[in-house]
Amino acid sequence: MSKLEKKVVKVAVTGASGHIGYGIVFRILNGDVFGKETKIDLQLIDINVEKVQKALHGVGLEIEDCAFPLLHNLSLHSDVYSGFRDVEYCFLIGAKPRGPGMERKDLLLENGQIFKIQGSALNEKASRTVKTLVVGNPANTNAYIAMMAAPDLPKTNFSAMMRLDHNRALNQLAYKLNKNVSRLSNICVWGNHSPTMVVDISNGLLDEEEKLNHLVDDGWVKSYLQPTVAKRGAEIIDQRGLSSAASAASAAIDHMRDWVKGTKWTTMGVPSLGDYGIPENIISGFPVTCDNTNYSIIENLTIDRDIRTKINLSVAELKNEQENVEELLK
Ligand code: NAX
Repeated sequence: MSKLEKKVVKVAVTGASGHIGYGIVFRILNGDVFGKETKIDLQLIDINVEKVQKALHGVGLEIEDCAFPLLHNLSLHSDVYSGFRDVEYCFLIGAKPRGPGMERKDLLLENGQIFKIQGSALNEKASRTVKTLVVGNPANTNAYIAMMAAPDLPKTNFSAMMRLDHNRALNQLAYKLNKNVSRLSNICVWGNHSPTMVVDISNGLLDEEEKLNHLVDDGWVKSYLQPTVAKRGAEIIDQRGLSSAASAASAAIDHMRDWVKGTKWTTMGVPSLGDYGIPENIISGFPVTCDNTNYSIIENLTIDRDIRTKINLSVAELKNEQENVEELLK
């Protein structure tokens, strides 16, 4: 056996029998995150409810039927303490949906409980280098809760998914300019994964040289791009009758792949160290670069006054969410 064939990574996915879970597991096993040389121990987790565990078992049967050469071992779990054992890469997708008449604050508290337990379980059971991506909403604050509930792990192990917003903005720009998405770079989305998120193209480039803000009109960015990205999730629910699933799974794949393999520039929701005046520990969208181990927030970018005002509003929303869950963390 060659060295590469011996390489196995441990990956956990929560909410694995849900819509996004069903969209992501087959792509992970196809090598879309870790490449075609790395085998995978996949640890799938969903809640301990008979119907849900039955569905999870069904997903497991389908995985077996794909005969993926990269699958090294598959295990199904109803408990995060067993599901997170030695995990190195973790997709926290499972969360409760917002029910009828439920306030955002109630959703925060209900899901907060889930992410507190998951943070504690990661603290106890996961690899010390576990890379964690929170997708379940409200993703940024859930990532904050998991991070705070895992005091023995570095805070930089935790991230929230802003990549769907980033990809949505990238696609709109590519469409407007009639250029392939691969030719555009250096855009980012600041703040919360919510309608307050802030698309920023002020450092954006076409073919790594032409400035995007010389190619598209500022009025279009403010009156079309920003609101279109902000409302895209609602538009998909309106059309499909269901929330984004395949595109969310694809964004989660992109996020983890770039974190693992490296990228010159993308957006990740990561804890602030006071960067750009955003208070410490707020998990905000930032422009980041990744080597093949860690991410770093890209520093010293100039932020214009309008973007700064919008970032302040989104960060105020995040602060408010944090305040609502402080009791839970005691
Ligand atoms: P589904 O309702 O289809 O699936 C959720 C799954 O999570 C279910 O199987 C449920 O049993 C499971 N679950 C609930 N509590 C759990 C727990 N404590 N441990 C393990 N599993 C648990 O939702 P789906 O469409 O897959 O969406 C999942 C989450 O992603 C939602 O919170 C959704 O709002 C969020 N999204 C986040 C996005 C982002 O960009 N950050 C975009 C897409 C999506 O809206």
